[in-house]
Amino acid sequence: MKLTSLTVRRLTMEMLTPFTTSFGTQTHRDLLIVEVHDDAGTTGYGECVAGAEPTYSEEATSTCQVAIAEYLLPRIRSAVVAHPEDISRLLAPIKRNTMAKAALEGAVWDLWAKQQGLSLAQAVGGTKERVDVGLSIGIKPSDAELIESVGAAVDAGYKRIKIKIAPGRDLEMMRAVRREFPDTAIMADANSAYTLDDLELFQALDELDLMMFEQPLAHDDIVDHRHLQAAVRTPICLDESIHSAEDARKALELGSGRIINIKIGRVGGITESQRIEKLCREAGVDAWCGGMLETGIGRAHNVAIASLAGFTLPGDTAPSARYWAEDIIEPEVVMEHGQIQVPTGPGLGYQVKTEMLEMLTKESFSVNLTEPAETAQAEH
Ligand code: OSB
Ligand code: MG
Repeated sequence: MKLTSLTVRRLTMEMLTPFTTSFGTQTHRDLLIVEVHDDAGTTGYGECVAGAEPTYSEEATSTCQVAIAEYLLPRIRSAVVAHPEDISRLLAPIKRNTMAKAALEGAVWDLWAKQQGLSLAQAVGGTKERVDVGLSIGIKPSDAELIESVGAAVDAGYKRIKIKIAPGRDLEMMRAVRREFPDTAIMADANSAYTLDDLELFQALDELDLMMFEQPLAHDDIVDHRHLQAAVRTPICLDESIHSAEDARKALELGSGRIINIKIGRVGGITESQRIEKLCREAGVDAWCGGMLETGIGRAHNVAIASLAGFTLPGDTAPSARYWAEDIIEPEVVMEHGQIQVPTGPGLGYQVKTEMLEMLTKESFSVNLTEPAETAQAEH
């Protein structure tokens, strides 16, 4: 592919509204953008979706920055890369560090698609022209505020609404929402805040006809989820517990859940996401594209992967305006009638606002990919 250089930028983006989950409140993203360049002057972009702290998973922005610089880049610099899948293969000996890997691999996928004159959706095998969009609503201070947010989301046309739950903000809150919206497709995401001691809570939530319970139990569990799934009608959807196609295979084989949330960052990239999509499609298991409060760059990757046929349910790919006063791509991601049009232009299909990206950049480092390792250039 003739990769000539690669730049990793660290930047901060303030979110329009704080987002609260069972593991904390986020008011901004502290993120990495990876740019990979070829000898024709084409640039591919990838986003590292890790949080500022390792509270969702073990990765955080700082650990990803180190992982990319110290462990991942050295494996790419000396290698011949013919296809983005080669990145996935070259990085496989490094365990986990999935968000760091995905940021690099995503940039190479975008570059490769552009070199082929394909949209990223076409390059990954996507077939849909539009993707269905769901919204993820964080924990609100009161039921009244939550009900207002859900009402606004219903009016905006979202195809399903996900509500974050946490101990103390669960059964009565979800009952109140269900009373107000008897026919709306709603689901609950616990971000691993419960244990099997809470079985009765989930049996009570079972009465509310939710689309699914997302990651009710521990982030690293697939055994207790099996016991919970056997005791409730509502399908369990696994998010945090799944880091690979092998994880997904084992969880489905055990009966630990019936739906998979596919996040490119959590599973190590687009190539692994394609493997999980194929596994689910062939097994007749529903899957959907999760979100990590991405900027337009990560959002565009999500829209591309969600265009694969196996993404059978609406994803957490809300439009840019939901998260940002101004996104770093143009046009911004927009939703119409609860759907996003999958872009058809080369690569991501959106233009990155390079001046805005430059202005937001707090630190960066670049490596030359055509020369030996000693030439690494750090600018802090
Ligand atoms: O569990 O899906 C999650 C955000 C940050 C970390 C974890 C999760 C989320 C979301 C928001 O639910 C999804 C989005 O709107 O991007
Ligand atoms: Mg989740």
